[in-house]
Amino acid sequence: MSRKTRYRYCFGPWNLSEGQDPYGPTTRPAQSFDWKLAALKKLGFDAMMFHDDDAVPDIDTKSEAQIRKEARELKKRLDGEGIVAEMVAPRLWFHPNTVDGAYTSNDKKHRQYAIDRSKRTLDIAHLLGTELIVLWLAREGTYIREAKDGRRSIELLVEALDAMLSHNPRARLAIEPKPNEPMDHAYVPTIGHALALAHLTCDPKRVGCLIESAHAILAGLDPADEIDFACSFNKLWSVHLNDQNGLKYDQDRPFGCTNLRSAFDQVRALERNGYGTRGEYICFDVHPFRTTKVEHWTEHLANSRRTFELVLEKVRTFDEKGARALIANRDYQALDQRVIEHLLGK
Ligand code: XUL
Ligand code: MN
Repeated sequence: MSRKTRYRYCFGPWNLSEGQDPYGPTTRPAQSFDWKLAALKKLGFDAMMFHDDDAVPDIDTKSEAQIRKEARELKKRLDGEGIVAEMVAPRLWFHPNTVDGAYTSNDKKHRQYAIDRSKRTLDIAHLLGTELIVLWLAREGTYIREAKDGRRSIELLVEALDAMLSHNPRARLAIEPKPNEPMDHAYVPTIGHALALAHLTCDPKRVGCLIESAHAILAGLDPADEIDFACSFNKLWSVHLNDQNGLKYDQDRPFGCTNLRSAFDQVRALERNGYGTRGEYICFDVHPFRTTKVEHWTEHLANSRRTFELVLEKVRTFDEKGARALIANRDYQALDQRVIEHLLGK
C-alpha cells in the first residue's frame, strides 16, 4: 500500500497564462520566466515542467552549442532554487513547419524538422537532469481525413519515436493523448492507443504515457479507469490533473472544480497504484480563468493542490472495508450513497 506517499507537485510556465482565447486578447500582462519560477517557489511546489522553448526561448534561431549553453545555465538556476525539472516536451505546433502536423506532416522536410527539434528536446532534458520527454501529439491527425493515410501516419509516428529512443538510450517517452483540438481527430486519442503504439517501437519499455484528466473526459472516458489501465502496464509516468466541464474545448479547469467525485476516483486510483512512489510528480495542467485579476493569478494552482490534498484525505479515510462488504453483497446502491455521503462529510 502507498498510504504514506508524500506527493510532490509540479506545474509549467504556461500554466500562468495571460487569458487569451480565440475570440479576444490577453487580460493579464505577460510575465517573465523569473517571475513564474518565483511564483512556483512561493507556492511551495517541487518541480517545473517545460516545453523545449520554455527552457530555451527562440530555440529555432539558436545553434546546438547555444541551446546546450542555455540549458546548462537553466539547470544551475533551478539547482540554486532547489527546483527539479520534471520533463521537457517539444512544442511542435507553433512553427510554420508544423502547420500540417509534425511527425506525420505530408512534407518530408517538415517531418525532418520535427525529428531534429525533438532530438534537441532530449538533449535539453538530459542537461536539465531528467530523461522524461512528454509528447503531446498536437497536430498529428487531420482536419480532412482524406488528406493523410492513417496507416502511413502510424508508421511515421513509430519512425519518429524510434529516432528519439536511439538518440538517447536512457530517454523515456510519455505520450500525452488527446482526442481532438486542435485537430478534428487525433491519431493517438487515448491511453490505449498510446500504449499500443509503444509496442511498435524499437524499445517498448521506454514508451509510456501521461494522463491528462481533461483529455480523457474529452475522449468520453473516465480518467480513473485510464489511470488504472496505464498502471497495469507500469506506464503511468506523469499526470496532468485538471477538470473539464463536458465535451467542449479543452478547458484546463482547476482540479476537482467540476466533478469532485471524479477527482476522488482519480486520487483513489493513484493511491491504489502507488503513483508517486517511484519519483512521479502530481502535475497540474490548469489555467486561470480569463476573468482572473492579476492579484489572483496563481490561485488556480494553489487551489488545485489544496483540493488534491483535501480529496486525498477523503480517499485515506474512506471506509474500504465497509465498501468491500457492500460489494460482496452486490449492494451498489448503498455503495453509491456511501461515497456521496463521505464526500459530503457525513
Ligand atoms: C495541451 C496540453 C499541453 C501539454 C504539454 O492540451 O495539455 O499543454 O500538456 O505540451
Ligand atoms: Mn497537458
